[in-house]
Parts: sequence; structure tokens; C-alpha cells
Amino acid sequence: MVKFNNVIVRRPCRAVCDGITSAPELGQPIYEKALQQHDTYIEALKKCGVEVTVLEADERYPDSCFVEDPALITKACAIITNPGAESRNGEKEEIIGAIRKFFPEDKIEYIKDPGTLEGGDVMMVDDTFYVGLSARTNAEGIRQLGEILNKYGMKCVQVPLEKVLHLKTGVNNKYGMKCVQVPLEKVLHLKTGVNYLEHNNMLVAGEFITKPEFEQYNKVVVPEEEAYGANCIWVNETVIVPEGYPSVLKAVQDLGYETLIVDTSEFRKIDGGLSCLSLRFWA
Ligand code: CIR
Repeated sequence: MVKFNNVIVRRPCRAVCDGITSAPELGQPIYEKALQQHDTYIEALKKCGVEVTVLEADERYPDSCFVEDPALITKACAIITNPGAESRNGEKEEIIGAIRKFFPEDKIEYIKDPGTLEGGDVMMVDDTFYVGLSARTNAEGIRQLGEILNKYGMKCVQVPLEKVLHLKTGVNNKYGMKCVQVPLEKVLHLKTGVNYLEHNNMLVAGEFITKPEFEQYNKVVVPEEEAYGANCIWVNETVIVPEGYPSVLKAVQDLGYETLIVDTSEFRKIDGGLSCLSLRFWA
């Protein structure tokens, strides 16, 4: 089992209201409320016994509070990823400074073009890293990650994410209308639907309930109507659970964990959750 002693977060910027979203019907995040929720998140992390490094807001990148995506930290090295979302790719340059405070240059690795990878697609289970093949993380990114991890005696397992056909409208036929079906992933990142709580316990929702890769774990199934609640984080025997997911909360408590609840409603509006708001590690 790991024990984290350090966490990096970045304050949400005003532009967080314009973060990428797959759910515009939820409305835009309210900046002040996002800041309050971020404060509560930091307090919860501190209660779990970690030192929290708080980076300044970066207005150039609306999604930059989701620091989990531009970097991945393991027990042996840090990896600067290569985010697949164009508007987020520059975030990798901005996280390096914080990583250098904890890791020497020879222990910082990089995912390079044409490989793409976002940390939200990576789930650590001891020395094994499960990686979602997603809209943001491609096969070459996973290959590079595997090579890096092998060098340090760790390994990676690719987990393809399922796609569904979405209707997309365009405007280029005779009547000015067009309708096409495009295959899109059901979830943004791997950890949108599966999260490891140590002690062989894994929270699983949706497609991850039946994935063969996770058969060996004690799977705690999250009901469909609470799927967002699958994104909980384990921090030193406490599990932080998003507010408003009572059956997830109960399931986690029944496993014997201490729990803390944090409201993430503003981040949810732009597909963000508890895990993406921090980099949790030991150094
Ligand atoms: C994005 O689409 O990139 C952000 N709006 C949400 C990122 C969430 N990150 C994560 O789950 N690791």
C-alpha cells in the first residue's frame, strides 16, 4: 500500500467557466462557487495528512485546475504527459516547474508526439498502471508510457474504452442539413468510471463493471444513476467522496474507510471530478 505525503493542486482560473464540457446542459461553472469548492477540497486533503502545494491560477488554460492530466507521478519517476486535448496541451509546460521541486531532471520523463496521454486515463494499482485508450490518450502514448514504466520495474496495461454512436449534425447537403453518426467514447477518461481504493477494492461503474482487466479485484459496483460518484480518491486510508452520491458513500463506508465529502458540482459541469483536481504522490 502507498502512503501519500504530497499533493499538487492549481487554483481554478476565471476562465474555468469556459472549460471543455460534454454536458453543456448542466450550465457553466460559477467561478466563486468553484473557488469555494476548491478550498474545501484542499482542506479535505490536508485532513488526510498530506502537504498541499497550491499553484496559481492560469488564465490561459480554462481547464488547468485539473492538474492530474498533464503529469503522472510514480514512486520512481514523474512523467510529463502530452494532453490530447489541443486547448490543454500547453498545460504540460506549466506543471514542470512544480514537478522539478520534487524530482531531479533525470527522474522526469516525457510522453512525446505523436503519442498523447492524459493522467485521468491512468490508474495506479501498486506497480501496475491501467491506462485507458481514449479520445485523449492514444496507443502510441500508452506504448511510450509502458517503455518508461518498464525501465523502472513497473508495468502498464491498456484498457480500451467503449464507444457509442452519437448523432452529429452538419450543414452541407442540398437542403442545408446533414446528419452523421460518429463513434465517441462513453466516458472521458478511464478514471471517470473506475477508481482504486487500495486493499484490492475498486469502485466500478458502467463499462468497467464487466471489464476482464479488473476481474481480480473486489469490485464495488456503482449504480448508473450515481456513476459520477465512482470518481472517489483514496488518500491515506481516508476516501474522499463527492457530495450527493449516497449509495457510493455507504458502499465506501461499509468497506471500513473513513470518509470525507466534498462538493464538486461546479467541476462536474465541465467533466471534472475529485481525482483530476490533484496530483497525489510521495516524495
Ligand atoms: C477536460 O475536458 O479536459 C476537462 N474539462 C475535464 C478534465 C477532467 N480530468 C480528469 O478527469 N482527469
